[in-house]
Amino acid sequence: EYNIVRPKGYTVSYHANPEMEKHHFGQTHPMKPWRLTLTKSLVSAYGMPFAMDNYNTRAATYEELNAFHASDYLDYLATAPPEDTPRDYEGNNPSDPKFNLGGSDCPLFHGLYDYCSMSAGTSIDAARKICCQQSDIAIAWGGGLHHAKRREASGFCYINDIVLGILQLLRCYPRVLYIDIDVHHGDGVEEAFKSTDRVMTVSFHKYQPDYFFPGTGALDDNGPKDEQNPGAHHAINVPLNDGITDEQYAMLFESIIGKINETYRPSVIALQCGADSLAGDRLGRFNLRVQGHGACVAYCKSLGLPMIIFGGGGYTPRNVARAWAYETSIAIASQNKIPDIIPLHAPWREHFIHETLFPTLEQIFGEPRANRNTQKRLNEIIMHVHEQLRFVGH
Ligand code: V1S
Ligand code: CA
Ligand code: ZN
Repeated sequence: EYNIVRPKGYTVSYHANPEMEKHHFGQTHPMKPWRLTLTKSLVSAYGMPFAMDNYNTRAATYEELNAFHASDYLDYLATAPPEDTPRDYEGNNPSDPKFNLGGSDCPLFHGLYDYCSMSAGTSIDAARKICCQQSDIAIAWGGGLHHAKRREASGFCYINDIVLGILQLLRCYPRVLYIDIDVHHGDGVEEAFKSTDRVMTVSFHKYQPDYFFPGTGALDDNGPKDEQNPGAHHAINVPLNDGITDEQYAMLFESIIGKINETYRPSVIALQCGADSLAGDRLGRFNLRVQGHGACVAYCKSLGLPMIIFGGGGYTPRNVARAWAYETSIAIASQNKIPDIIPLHAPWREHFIHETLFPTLEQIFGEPRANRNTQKRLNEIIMHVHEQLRFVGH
């Protein structure tokens, strides 16, 4: 019997809005909000709610969304009629798409504005708990929508809850380190803070311009090239190829984040934990196991800074739930030995093929994806990042 206990003098808070999970992007769309239900049910089956402060969050207000997003965009988002006709992958965009809304990636579905404001409310509430020091780690799995721009939807993201959360953190902390382990480039967050040295953004992602979304985030994209701009050198990008393994990822992550922690000296961490970097993801290309993904959370926690953890991508729902449940347990107790066998009383247990938290790569696909990351290339990446960091500091 697994008994996770509330750590003494340490508070983890879990922020969720159960209404969010009821929304649908459409039959064929890879984003499935019910992965949040699956996550919550695993977290509960392991007894984790007893060891955290649990909050049912409210929807963010128009004024709160307006702290980043333009009014004309928000007005359209709130009033655009849902498209009822299902659309296919090939696009089939309306003839006059406004703000990139409508079409296959960012469909206008029923209840869209509510869904977006709930996701944002979750992240803003989590950030406020970190600000007032009522939590050491605040978790918002319903957030992490890193592609949304000030007045444009992009890649399944309409409202950038991360930017809104970081804006809250900036009210009470001098420097925020944003880390993004989603398989896609965190372009929206990078762009939002490109002109400030109070936020450093770091994204690890699959990079293949023209072939992999969104196509940005090259190694030498380090923010504005103008040295007068305080944001210069404060964007770090780690472009990767297919098939990266737990061992390679951990080596890169610890080397890069460790060095950034020494040079930039952040006061708080905002970690986007997109689970599409896991092996077997419907859209992703990496070979990370639940353990390797979780090791990033454990490493960030070991730095001893307050931290907000967001969700993000993740398109094989049972694996998303595994990773986020495991990472919730790491937030509570990093030394934990969470049992691999999913508790017998877990609802949806039959969804978890093999009924374990840590399936092997073979159990996930039989034959894992070929690894296209050479040690030589990974060393070049580390060298480049270390050189960028020479320009950073106080
Ligand atoms: N990769 C991928 C992918 N798959 C889809 C998709 C598939 C089926 C559908 F019914 C609807 C959409 N879209 C994409 C990507 C967007 C990926 C977004 C990732 C989001 C995140 O995990 O980082 C954070 C939540 N879109 C594209 O590749 C764009 C196109 C370039 C190809 C598809 N056509 C329709 C539009 C242009
Ligand atoms: Ca990323
Ligand atoms: Zn993604």
